[in-house]
Amino acid sequence: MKTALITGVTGQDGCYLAKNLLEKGYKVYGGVKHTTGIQNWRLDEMGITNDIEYVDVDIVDQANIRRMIDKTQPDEVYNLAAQSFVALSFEQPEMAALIDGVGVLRMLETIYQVNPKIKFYQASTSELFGKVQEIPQNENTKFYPRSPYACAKLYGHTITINYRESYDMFACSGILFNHESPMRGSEFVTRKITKGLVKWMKTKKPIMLGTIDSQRDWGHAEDYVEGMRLMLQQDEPKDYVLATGETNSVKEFASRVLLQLGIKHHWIKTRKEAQQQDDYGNLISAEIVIDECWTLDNQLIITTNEKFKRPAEVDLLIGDSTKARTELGWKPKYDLDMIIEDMLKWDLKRYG
Ligand code: NAP
Ligand code: F7E
Repeated sequence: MKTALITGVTGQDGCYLAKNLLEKGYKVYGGVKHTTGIQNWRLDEMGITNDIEYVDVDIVDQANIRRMIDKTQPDEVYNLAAQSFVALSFEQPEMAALIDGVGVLRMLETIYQVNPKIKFYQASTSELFGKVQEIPQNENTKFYPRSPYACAKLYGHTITINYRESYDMFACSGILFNHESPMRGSEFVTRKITKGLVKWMKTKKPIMLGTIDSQRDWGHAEDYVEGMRLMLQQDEPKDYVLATGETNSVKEFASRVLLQLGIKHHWIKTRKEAQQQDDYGNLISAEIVIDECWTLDNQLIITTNEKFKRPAEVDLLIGDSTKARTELGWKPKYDLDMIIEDMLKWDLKRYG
């Protein structure tokens, strides 16, 4: 029986990966920030809360990591722990650097000291491509991070490669494009939309979004955790892109959700004068564009607001996962409509 340790087991990917590994017969240790009476809605909803052995882990605390690796003696470590919300990283940039950057170094260094034979997976991200230098993006595309989150993840990505090359460790990075699921946190746009629109059907309270023209390559978390596992079963440690190869805008995502809910709608753009601060703090009048989505009988469903826009945006992501498909035999099972169907099924059960 193989033993795996998953940091961030209470997150979206953590719960899908735990389920995947348990089904493959692994003993799974789940790293959580504190374990007193673990209560996690995701693990509960997936029905696996009692199948995991929990250990305290905060990946910014080296002594804690050391104790946890000593205690669990894993064959494989999946480092999923992160401050993963890009918008929050602009508000808490040092936390992003500590958890998403230095935290990775601390994990690697501890593994190197305790047992360099432990296989290590690092959760890298398509956010590394940021202001994209090539379309589609693959493992050789130049990085151009656009947020404190992405800058910290770039350190995590390159230090993983550095430990692999310096100490011959089996350390891989999966450069994963956005992946969603019914277990996605409701601060992320896809779940904000599915949950928000299901609630709208009852309350008619419009949901407020930011930049709806952003385009993302959205897959399903269930498919992507299988890719993570496969990376650690290869003869050689390598980095792989996981992506569907299709991109859609936030607006298109919302329209498809509305379509599945049977809500006929149309989008309009309105222009409005608003007071904004210039670079010197002076109030100036500026024109802002508001996107709105209405039902055919004039009920407002979605509107946009500057407060959900980011200081720097990633406009377009679309991945080329040929390497993973060829070398790992990995292929996503879900397309976007199936992802939406799955998310709506759960949100209708929860809030419908
Ligand atoms: P998530 O739902 O936000 O889960 C993150 C997990 O990390 C949570 O369990 C969180 O615990 C934990 N965590 C946060 N700070 C920690 C710390 N200092 N020490 C230990 N644990 C900590 O994220 P996800 O969507 O599952 O993503 C998993 C990983 O993949 C992350 O590293 C993310 O950056 C990366 N990634 C995600 C995507 C995506 O589209 N989902 C794409 C590419 C890469 P609390 O909830 O208790 O804070
Ligand atoms: O935003 C736009 C937003 O927060 C997607 C993380 O898992 O994937 C995720 O990062 C897009 C952005 O995900 C709202 O500006 C519009 O352009 O769902 P998101 P993300 O930033 O792409 C990558 C791969 C990761 O690694 C991250 O950990 O949607 N958007 N309106 C909005 N986004 C949010 N959250 N909320 C809005 O109201």
